Amino acid sequence: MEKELSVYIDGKFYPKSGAKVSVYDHGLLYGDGVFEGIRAYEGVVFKLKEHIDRLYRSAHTIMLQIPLTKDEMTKAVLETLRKNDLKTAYIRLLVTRGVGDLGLDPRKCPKPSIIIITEPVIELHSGEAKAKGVTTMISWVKRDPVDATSHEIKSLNYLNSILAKIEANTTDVDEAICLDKVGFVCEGVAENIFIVREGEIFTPPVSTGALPGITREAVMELAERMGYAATERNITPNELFNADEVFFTGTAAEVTPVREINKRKIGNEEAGPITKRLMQEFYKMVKDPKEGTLIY
Ligand code: PXG
Repeated sequence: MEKELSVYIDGKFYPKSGAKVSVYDHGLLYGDGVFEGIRAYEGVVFKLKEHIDRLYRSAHTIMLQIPLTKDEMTKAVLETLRKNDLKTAYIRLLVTRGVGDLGLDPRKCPKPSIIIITEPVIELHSGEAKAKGVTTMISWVKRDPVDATSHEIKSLNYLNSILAKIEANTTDVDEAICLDKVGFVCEGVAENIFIVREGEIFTPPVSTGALPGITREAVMELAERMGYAATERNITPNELFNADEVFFTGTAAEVTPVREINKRKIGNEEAGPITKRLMQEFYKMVKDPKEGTLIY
């Protein structure tokens, strides 16, 4: 029989089937907490430092005092991977507000909880979707703005994205795209978005309410290294429909081409040439020990 995976909760390991939190945890009651989705490739945790930094920034904004230093948190993530004998893995790191009462006041939660789940990787999109691109639709659900619960803070409150995902599901497309309140393109439900136009690469700014994605940052750096200009600027739905290439980036999505948006075909309905090159370079980058932290 295969050994059951272990989950880290507040400094201890529990078997997956017995890894539980209190029903009074405000992470459950109110989505009050922060998280990161991280990935390890062949023994390298890609951009672990950047993920830990973003976790602490999200926590700082919501005034959640994480009871570990960044170094201790990094060690806990690596220890969990080693405990589970994983080299290629998906890592979910959560810090919840912890146990409180039935009121939403966070002052009633004296002790935040840290949870680290590690699993073998499951692909978000199939191999075929990766090669040919995914189908998408612009949803009626607008991304929450930066003066509300936008994804600039990576909080446990994901209903905004889940509503958009439901629209994609009900219209039988692979993924949804959210606009900001003004009507500019923002991002996918768990992916940042890019367009390619006449050899130039553009992505919406974080001011649209998009998450400052770590894959987004890495891909912009790769694009620059490969000699393409990659710029943040507002993108209209019309520009999106008429782009030469469109692709998503994200920890789960990696670099995923988009082949259709609200039934409009994008490019030649397969990964465009710049998207393809970025995908190839990205797969090299994620395994580079210089771009992450070694598990062993
Ligand atoms: N936008 C949003 C709203 C996200 O949640 C991204 C962009 C891409 O960011 P990164 O830093 O990953 O390049 C995300 C990422 C999941 C899952 O299980 C979600 C994310 C990452 C990993 C897994 O749905 N969100």
